[in-house]
Amino acid sequence: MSNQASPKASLSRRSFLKTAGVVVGATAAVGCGSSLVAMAENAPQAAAQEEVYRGVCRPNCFGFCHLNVHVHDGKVMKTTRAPYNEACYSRICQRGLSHVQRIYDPQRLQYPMRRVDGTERGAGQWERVSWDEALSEIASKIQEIQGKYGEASVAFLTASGNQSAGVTGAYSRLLALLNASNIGPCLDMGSYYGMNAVAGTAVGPMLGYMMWNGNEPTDAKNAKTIITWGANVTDAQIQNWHLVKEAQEAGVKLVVIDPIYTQIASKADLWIPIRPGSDTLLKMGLMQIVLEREAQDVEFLKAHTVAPFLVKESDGMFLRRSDTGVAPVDTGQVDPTTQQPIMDDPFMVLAGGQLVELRDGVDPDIEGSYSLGGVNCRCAFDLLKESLQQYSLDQISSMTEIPMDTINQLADIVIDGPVYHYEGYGPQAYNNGGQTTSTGLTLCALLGNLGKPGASYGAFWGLGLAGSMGDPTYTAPNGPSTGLNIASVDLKNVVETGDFLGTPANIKMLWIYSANPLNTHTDTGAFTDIIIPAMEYVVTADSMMTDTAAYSDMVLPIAQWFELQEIANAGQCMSYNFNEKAIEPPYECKSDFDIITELAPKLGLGDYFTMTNEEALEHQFSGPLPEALGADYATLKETKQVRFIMGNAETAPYIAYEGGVFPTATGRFEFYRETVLPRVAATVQPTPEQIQAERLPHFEPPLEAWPENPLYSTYPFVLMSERPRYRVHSQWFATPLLREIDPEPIVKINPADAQKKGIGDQTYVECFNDRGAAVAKAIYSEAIRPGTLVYPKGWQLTQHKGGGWSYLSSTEYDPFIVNNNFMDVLCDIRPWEGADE
Ligand SMILES: Nc1nc2c(c(=O)[nH]1)N[C@H]1C(S)=C(S)[C@@H](COP(=O)(O)OP(=O)(O)OC[C@H]3O[C@@H](n4cnc5c(=O)[nH]c(N)nc54)[C@H](O)[C@@H]3O)O[C@H]1N2
Ligand SMILES: Nc1nc2c(c(=O)[nH]1)N[C@H]1C(S)=C(S)[C@@H](COP(=O)(O)OP(=O)(O)OC[C@H]3O[C@@H](n4cnc5c(=O)[nH]c(N)nc54)[C@H](O)[C@@H]3O)O[C@H]1N2
Ligand code: SF4
Ligand SMILES: [Mo]
Repeated sequence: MSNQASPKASLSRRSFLKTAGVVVGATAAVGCGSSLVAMAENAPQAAAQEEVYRGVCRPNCFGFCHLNVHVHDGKVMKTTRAPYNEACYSRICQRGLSHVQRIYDPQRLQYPMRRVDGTERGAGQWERVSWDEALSEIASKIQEIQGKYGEASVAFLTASGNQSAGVTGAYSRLLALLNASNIGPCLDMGSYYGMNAVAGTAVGPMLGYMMWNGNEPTDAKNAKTIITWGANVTDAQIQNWHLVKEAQEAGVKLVVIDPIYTQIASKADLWIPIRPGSDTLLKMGLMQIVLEREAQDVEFLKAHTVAPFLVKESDGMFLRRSDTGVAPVDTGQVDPTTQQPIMDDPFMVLAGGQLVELRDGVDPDIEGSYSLGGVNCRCAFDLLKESLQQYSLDQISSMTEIPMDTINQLADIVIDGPVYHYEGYGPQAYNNGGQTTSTGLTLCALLGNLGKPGASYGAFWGLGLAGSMGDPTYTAPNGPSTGLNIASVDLKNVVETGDFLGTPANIKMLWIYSANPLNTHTDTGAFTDIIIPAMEYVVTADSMMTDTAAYSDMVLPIAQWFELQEIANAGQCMSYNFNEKAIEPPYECKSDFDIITELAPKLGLGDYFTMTNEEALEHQFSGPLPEALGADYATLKETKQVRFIMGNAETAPYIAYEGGVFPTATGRFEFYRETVLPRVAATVQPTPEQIQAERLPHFEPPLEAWPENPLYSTYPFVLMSERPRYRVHSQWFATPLLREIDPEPIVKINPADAQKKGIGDQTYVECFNDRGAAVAKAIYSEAIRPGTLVYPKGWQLTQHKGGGWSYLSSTEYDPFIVNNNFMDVLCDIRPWEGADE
């Protein structure tokens, strides 16, 4: 593996990064054994001086495993698995086992560094500065830039590097006090948007925010079949694989829908290779078959969906009693959330063809129409059926490239529930990715396959509402920031136009933490060529010289996870997880909390940052919300883990939409939507036609990765990524033990495609399109669908012989989802000309 960019990469933007690894020495292992197996073995009886601390491993692999951090003489010697309350969540993986090498990584940043004056950003010329100098410079830049361009010109950008109360709480507090802008992540938002659109935003049933709401994976064993839609559980959700495997061993069938013959596909009873970006079509086809066979669950449709509601052709809204001329009646009750009087204005439905109020005991029709004062109204279910006819089954079979027999076989399986549909994040990584989730849920609603054990559609990931998420007294002591809220995928547009939805926007400073956007966000070129050059100052807080840090003006070396006390509040275990401080940060590293606390007085905000880290956590985990959960600070410190949603993973797994209750405006599943809103406000806005179409299931081809796209004649490969076992995104990128197994960027190609292109197995290739290129080693694999290329994501630019994967993707986005389209990418491939080097 080369740590240097090659000048022969025929790539423009790269050459700067040659020397980015400036603080690094040789990649020798420090304080660790030489093999993963040795590390995994139980150590002999702990030596007398050993101290064991509770650590929480917290990249966003969704796991948040509890680890024992074994410390000798102030140094971490190893990490081992620690128990979770629910034994099924006690686990550790190869990354968790190799923390020692992360902590003592010779490439770890050791002290604050400033870009050498007069050198280009990304040129890799750094000078060491003291913390006082670094923080004084940052404070004066914030003040100078806010003075020149307004408070909102300073922006903070974060992603999923670490979601914990301490780090996010402290930054949120600083951001609010500065009235700075927030650059919000656009990751996995297709499925988030699609779920909210039809099934509602789920807060509860306890105090967790179900950002991705499905039944807990421990419930999969209660299904007849598990169907994964673009989820590679064996690799990307390694901590959940045993749950799927145990279900299989108990007789549950596994169907895998994935263009690629993945690891999990190799374990499946049925693998259905699907054309990339076409899952919505398959779901629409399955719904057609359900209806043809009259297999729909009419009772569920009547009681729990908007099927019986009458939609007015005039304005697309549901018919209410007020439309018949009867004014809404004040019930005398007040809505506890809005504090508004609750008005009684029932929906009007047909029952035996007669127009009636939808009240308890009414048995509504789900088909039919009614004309009220000349306005035609139709049952929402009729509109759904019509929308599903956008393409015929034959067309769907040819567009998805799935034989009709297989579609029928899959229909047999989905009808014979309960089915646990395990959705991954592949299908939603295309521009049309919102509909893939909403049509999946609609298929389940049609079959009544929701809200019960074994019956689910979606992913499972939540945020605890105590701590930084739900304590504005801590995160916004003087009220919310008056700055702008810009989606990261929209930042390029805002910077280019200086406008955000009619408001002048002059983003001139970025402070990036827990994020590596030049690597993990689409369109690296948008950052290197447009966003970063428009900034007067860029600060990155990280523990390593990431691609993003390399393009900054000031790099702050942060403390890693076991070097501070912290409470993690996100993930698939739905728990607050308490992490003890095991060691002092090495070198001059500092926690984000301490950095902000030391910076604050220089900004005149010292009075707001007088708490210690422990006091700040205590503040966030006290009061009615945490106490109601039994998740007050003292309990967390004592017990290390408190679940924030109902149920118990093993004995009573969480069931999404239990009993068919949906947190939507109507309280029902809304496969038809009265109100269609983008996820967040962004520059590209939907047209009235798009809003109309968005109300019901519909298929739109991917923006780019679709062979009908004229661009396909130039760039005939769909470029897809996979989550590597050896990194979480760009984290653990240098860990020697893992690099032993996984030494350099690769791209997997079907041998037939490779031969057509004159590409040999294990030879270097360049994947390229108009936006950029990446050089990697080609690996022949029959598992790869012809016409596609698959690369494991997360290598830093400096680890490629040239370019980088995110140079190839674009910042185009769907106006509703406002998401990164990681897989909606076309490219071509050729032998790399620098290969003979
Ligand atoms: N080891 C490791 N684990 C991780 C992460 C990591 O970086 N490393 N990242 C974490 C994060 S933040 C996330 S969001 C999750 C993601 O979890 P997953 O979504 O399970 O992970 P991916 O590897 O992206 O798998 C997506 C799958 O979708 C397939 N796919 C691509 N296009 C389509 C399509 O059009 N239709 C269908 N049906 N399938 C398609 C791909 O071939 C791939 O197998 O993983 C988490 N876990
Ligand atoms: N090509 C492609 N790219 C993708 C995806 C894909 O499918 N394909 N998936 C995307 C998805 S779903 C996600 S969620 C993103 C994740 O994107 P990111 O969140 O940007 O990725 P990470 O590499 O996990 O973390 C970023 C940085 O956070 C740092 N960090 C960790 N803990 C802390 C801390 O406590 N403080 C500070 N200051 N920094 C910390 C790490 O060192 C790391 O460098 O990647 C996305 N990128
Ligand atoms: S990387 Fe994820 S699965 Fe592995 S130990 Fe850490 S939290 Fe657990
Ligand atoms: Mo993600």
